[in-house]
Amino acid sequence: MNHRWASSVIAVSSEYGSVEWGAIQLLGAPDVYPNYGDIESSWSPGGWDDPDEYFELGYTHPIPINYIDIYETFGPGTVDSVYVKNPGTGLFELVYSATPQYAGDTATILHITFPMTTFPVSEIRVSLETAAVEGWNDFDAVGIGNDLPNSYSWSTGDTLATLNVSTSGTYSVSITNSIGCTSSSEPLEITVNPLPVVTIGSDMYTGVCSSSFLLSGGIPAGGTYNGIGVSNNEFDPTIGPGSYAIEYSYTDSNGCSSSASNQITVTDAPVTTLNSFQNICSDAAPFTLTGGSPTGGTYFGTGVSNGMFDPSIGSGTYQINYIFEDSLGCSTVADQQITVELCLGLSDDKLDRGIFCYPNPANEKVVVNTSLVEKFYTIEIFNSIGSKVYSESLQEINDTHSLEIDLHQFPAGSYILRVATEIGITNKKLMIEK
Ligand SMILES: [Ca+2]
Ligand SMILES: [Ca+2]
Repeated sequence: MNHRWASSVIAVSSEYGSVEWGAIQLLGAPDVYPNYGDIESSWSPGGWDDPDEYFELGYTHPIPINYIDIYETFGPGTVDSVYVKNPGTGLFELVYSATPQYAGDTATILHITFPMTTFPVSEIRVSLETAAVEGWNDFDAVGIGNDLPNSYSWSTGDTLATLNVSTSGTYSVSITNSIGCTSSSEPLEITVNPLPVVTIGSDMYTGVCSSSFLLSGGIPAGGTYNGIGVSNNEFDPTIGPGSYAIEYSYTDSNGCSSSASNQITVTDAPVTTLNSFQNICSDAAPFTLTGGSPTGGTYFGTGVSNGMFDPSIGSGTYQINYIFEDSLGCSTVADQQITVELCLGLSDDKLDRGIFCYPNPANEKVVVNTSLVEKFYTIEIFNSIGSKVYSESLQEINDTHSLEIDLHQFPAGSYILRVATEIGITNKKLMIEK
């Protein structure tokens, strides 16, 4: 691109002043634009609406041109024709004409384009119709030129403005503009560095329950990890089950970057279940708990020890828990209820009728009386939740065939008195009142 600003005033129809608003204010680059107003660094004709105003400007280093820019910084819109002088004929040739009219209250560049002149231009003429736009009409500067591109010749033989190189070497370029002027660059030494070799290591596996962890394994160290679920080089498995691409990027001291990637697979938490339990008698033997899935987990809860449940805990409903942990450290728990019942055995009708306890309700003591047997194997008392609160073994029967039990430490309530004898077992409901 080749651009010129006016270097001399050849002729002017009139001027408001010899310096301020004088024709010399048209020379050089714009110094008012983009400001707008009746400003002294622009040329103004002597009157605001006089007829036949014009100016002629000279340019050094003439070149063929295909555009003219007229900077109008007050009352724009008055240009009616523009000419360029042909040095071969000495005549002005018309390159633009228009009907002058109001063009707004803003600084304006009238950009005129036309076919490239066949001759270098050193002189132009602009004529105005100042009466077409009310008030003063000021001009800041006038540029001329052509938009032919420069041509480039690289030492590689390439001809574009930009050269991308991928091998080390010495490079230079010669640039020739539209009028044949050539300038060459100094030789430029360029070293092309190899890309760093970057690795990340093998794929990884984790579970959704795992904590965030710092990613590692990228070589050379000092790079950064990126990907879904990654923040500050940490991976957070709570993003959920799935496979996630992890990229490790490393930039060496030359600013050369490479990357490598692998995958992290996040496994969902295990599905743990526990089968329901049947009710069990409180006098049953401790038993090994089963029914948890997947196998290999652990049972825990009240009455549970070493994978066994002991019904002697007494009647009631208890929660049995089963926890399973997978190989990635994720664990889940399933639970079921187990009900322990007070199973006091079958009563013998004859025995039942032959054994009495009185008074009932009782207060401080109760007497167990029998006429049928010589010996009680055991006498036991269970409270309302099935816990054994009293036990006496191998009680010899006295002369009155009765046994007295001290009740003063038992709170009021409903109890079961179980009597095991040489001929069987019977259960008596015993009320204690205080
Ligand atoms: Ca005017
Ligand atoms: Ca000016």
